[in-house]
Amino acid sequence: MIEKILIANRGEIALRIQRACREMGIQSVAVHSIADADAMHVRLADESICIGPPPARESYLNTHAIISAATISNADAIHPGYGFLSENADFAAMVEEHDIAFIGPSPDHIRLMGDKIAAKKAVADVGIPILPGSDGEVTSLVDAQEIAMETGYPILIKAAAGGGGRGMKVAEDPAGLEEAYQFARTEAELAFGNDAIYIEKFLSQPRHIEVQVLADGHGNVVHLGERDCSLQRRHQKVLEEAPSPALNQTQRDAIGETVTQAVKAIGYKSAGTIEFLFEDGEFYFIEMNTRLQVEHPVTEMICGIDLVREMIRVAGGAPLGFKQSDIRFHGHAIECRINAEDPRTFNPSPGRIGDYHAPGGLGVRVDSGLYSGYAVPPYYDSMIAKLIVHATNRNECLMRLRRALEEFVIDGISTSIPLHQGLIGAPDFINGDYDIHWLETFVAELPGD
Ligand code: MV4
Repeated sequence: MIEKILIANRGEIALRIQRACREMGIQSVAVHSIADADAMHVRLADESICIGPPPARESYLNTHAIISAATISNADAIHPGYGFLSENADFAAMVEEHDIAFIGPSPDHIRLMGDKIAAKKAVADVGIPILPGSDGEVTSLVDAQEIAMETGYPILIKAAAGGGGRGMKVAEDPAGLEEAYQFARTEAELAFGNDAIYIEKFLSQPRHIEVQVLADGHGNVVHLGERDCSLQRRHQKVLEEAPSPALNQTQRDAIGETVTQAVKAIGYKSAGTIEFLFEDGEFYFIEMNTRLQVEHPVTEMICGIDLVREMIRVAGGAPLGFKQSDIRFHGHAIECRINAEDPRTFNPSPGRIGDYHAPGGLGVRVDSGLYSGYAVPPYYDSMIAKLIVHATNRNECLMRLRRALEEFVIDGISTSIPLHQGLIGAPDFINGDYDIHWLETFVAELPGD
C-alpha cells in the first residue's frame, strides 16, 4: 500500500498529482529548486524539501537529491510527472533499488520505448501498423540508397535515440539522399551521442493522433480513446482535443482494440500513449510515450477517469477497477496550453503576475500553479497553465472555450491566450480540417505590426 508519494516535478503537474494523492488519503512530499520556494506546488504540499539550485540539472534532474529526499521523508513511492526524469529508465531502476515504488512502467519498458528502432520492432511484432522503411538500423549509405528506393521517395531519416522531432531529415529524391544521410547521422551523434539511424516513408500531410492506455500489469488493459495533437509549433503541442475530428467510430474502435491487444502482449503496466501519424484513413506508429502526458486531461474529461489515481493504484499492485465495457465516452474536450511567451515572437515572457483570474463554470478546468503576485521563473518550460473545456459536442466545446479564454486574466506578463483566441476562430480549425503543419502556416500568416 502506498501511503506517501514524493512528487518529482514542479508547476501544474506537481499540483495535479498532489490533488490525486489528497483525494486518495495519501500524503505527498513536494520537492523544489531554490527558484521555486514560493511555488504553489510547495505551498499546498503536506511536506516540501528543497533539492537544489534553479537549473533543472541541479534540482529536478538531480536523481541523488530526489532519492535522498524520498528516503528522508519516508516516501514509499515517487511520481515523476512528465518531462524531467519521467522517461529515464536508469532513474526508475534506481528508485526501485531503494525499495521505493516508481509510479510508471517498468525500467525495461521505458528503455525499450526510448530506443525508437527497438520500439518499432516490438510494436510491429504485436500487430501495430508501422510505416514502411528500413528493417531496423541503417549502417551505410549504400544500404540507405537501396532501402530508400524500395520504400519510395520521399523518405525520412530518423535517429534511433530521437523522438520529439529532433534528428530527422527528409530526402525528396535519390540526389538528396547522401546529404540527408550524413546530416542525420552527424546530428544524431551530436544530439544524443548515438548515431544509429533508420529510414521511413515520409508522410507529407498527416495528423498526429495518439491513443491513451492504462494497464495494471496483471493482464488488464484498457484504452481511453484518442487525442488529436496535430496543432503544434516546432514540435511543441499547442492545443489538443478528444475525440479527434478526423476519425469515425469504426476507425476509433479499431485502433483502440489494436492498441489494447498490443499493450497487453508486451506486458506493459501503468499509463501509456501510443502515438500515430494518420493519413488517408491509415494509422502508422511513430512512438510510445511511457509517461503521464501534459494533455491527459482531455481524456479524463471525456471518460471521467482520473489517470493519476489509476497510475497510483496500479503502482501499488491493485488491479484496474474497470473493464473496457465499463468505459463510456462523453462529449468533447479541448485543452489550450497557455505559455508565458510573446504571442507574436514566441519569446519567453517570465515575470511577476499582477491580477489573476481563472475562468470557471460548468465544463471548465484550469490546471495551473499561478496566483496573483507569483513570479514565473525564467529557468523552466514556459507552460504556466492548461485550460481544459468539456461540453456535449465539439461545437459547444468551442463556444465554451471562447468564453473561458475571454474570462482568463493573467496580468503582468505576455501569454499565448491571444494566439489561442485567433486559432479557435480560424475556419479550418472550426471545421476540424488541420494537419501537423497547419499551425505553422497559420502563425506565419498572422499580421505583423
Ligand atoms: C514523421 C513525419 C512524417 N513521416 N514520420 C516528428 C516528431 C516525431 N515524434 C515524429 N515526427 C514526424 N515523423 C514520417 N515517416 C512527420 C513528423 C512530424 C510531426 C509529427 C507529429 C507531430 C508534429 C510533427 C511535425 C513535424 C514532423
